[in-house]
Amino acid sequence: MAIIEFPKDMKWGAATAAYQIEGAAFEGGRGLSIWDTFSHTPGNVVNGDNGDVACDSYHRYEEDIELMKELGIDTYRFSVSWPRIFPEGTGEVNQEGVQYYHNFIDSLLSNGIEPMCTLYHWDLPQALQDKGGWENRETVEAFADYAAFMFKEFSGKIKNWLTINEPWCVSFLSNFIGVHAPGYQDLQLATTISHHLMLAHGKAVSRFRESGVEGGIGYAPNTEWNEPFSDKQEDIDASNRATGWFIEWFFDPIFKGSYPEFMLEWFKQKGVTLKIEEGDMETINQKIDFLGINYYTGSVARYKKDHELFDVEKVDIGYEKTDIGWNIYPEGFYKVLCKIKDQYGDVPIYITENGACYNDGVEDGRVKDTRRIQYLKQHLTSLQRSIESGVNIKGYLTWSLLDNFEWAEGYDKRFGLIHIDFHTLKRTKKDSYYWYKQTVNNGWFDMK
Ligand code: JJW
Repeated sequence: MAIIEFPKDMKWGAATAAYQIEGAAFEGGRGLSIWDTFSHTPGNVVNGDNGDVACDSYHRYEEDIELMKELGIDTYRFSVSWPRIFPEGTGEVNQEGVQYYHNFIDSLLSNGIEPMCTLYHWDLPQALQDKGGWENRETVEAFADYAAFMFKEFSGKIKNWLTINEPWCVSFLSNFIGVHAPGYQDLQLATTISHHLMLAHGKAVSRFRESGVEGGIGYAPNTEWNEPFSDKQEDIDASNRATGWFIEWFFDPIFKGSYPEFMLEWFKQKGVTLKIEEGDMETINQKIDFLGINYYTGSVARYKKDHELFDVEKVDIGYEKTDIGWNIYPEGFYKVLCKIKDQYGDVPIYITENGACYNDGVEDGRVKDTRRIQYLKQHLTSLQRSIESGVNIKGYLTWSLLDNFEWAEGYDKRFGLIHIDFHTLKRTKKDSYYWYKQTVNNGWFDMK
């Protein structure tokens, strides 16, 4: 027996995002987003999958909320589809979209589940992309206006807000590596966008403070850990750059008001310039009420000249992997959290995503996803250690409540506690659902 116990006041939850679960892509007055365009372009998504129907949660949210209620979670993290609220990105409000989120949120609240709302989880209105998307500073203003509208409209119902989910994915994965929408491969573009996302976050925080609305606001960067392959300084520096691309690059501007020198120099070497206008850093460098941390994986990294962006090579030393090919590295979760506390201080943290891809199917009405339970146990053990080391953890939200549209990987990659049959849309509780239910209810589990 080895009991891993959590503070009584820690919030437990699960997370999803609009484009990954809602479906109803062409209903309710919704405008198009870059993910409609991207997923409908052949070659971008495995099997040609798209989010047209997804889990159909737009129509089935009552059933989803019943499942959440039985699960016993305190908090549900969801995202709002910007083009459901502003089909053109700015201007005319789509009242049908606003009403949909009122109905949904009211239902959460009447079931005793606290909503945590992400404003930007990747579905940029296509109308704004047509004018340059996140490269255009007008998109930053449009985001701030959309955010301000949401704060006022849902004041009193939503207490915790997240501005941008995974800015690394929105900038570099989507505009340099090119595997997510809009799918460009341009380092200068991606870096400019990373700055504009920070700015969009900062402007939304300003608007939140101006609104006087009660509650808290933060953002949800994705983190990963890179362990140096050896004690050689070049390996240590290389792994610091690999991690710095996720952590320092997206945390320093907010917490310190500047970009990290060691990363700036590297970008300069690659011919990239950062166009910072007067006042930008002040806008970005504002107090946030909490951090959302997404963590899935870590690697071992070493120096390799002219390899990838930062002269760094990931070394496969044989860690077990989940079904999406990501290393299982729970120690990295602990290290990321301690690094954040060391470098940025005692900020309250919600784990806004952590979970595993395992594609187990339904057999005789049951999904035996033992490996997901094991992954969750390992990562929750790291989390508990971080709490004992003084990291200010307020909550843990697993990714994901439901199997859903896993972006460029389509429906083949399953992260849910609940299995979805994407033909019939039938929901089946996995073994991990029952395990999580017990853990949430007890506030502890037995590691064994
Ligand atoms: C990196 C692939 C080449 C989501 C990546 C691909 C190619 C070097 C999961 N988090 O569905 C990261 N997710 O919507 C948000 N996070 O590189 C939520 N990060 O690399 C989940 C995908 C991801 C990635 C996927």
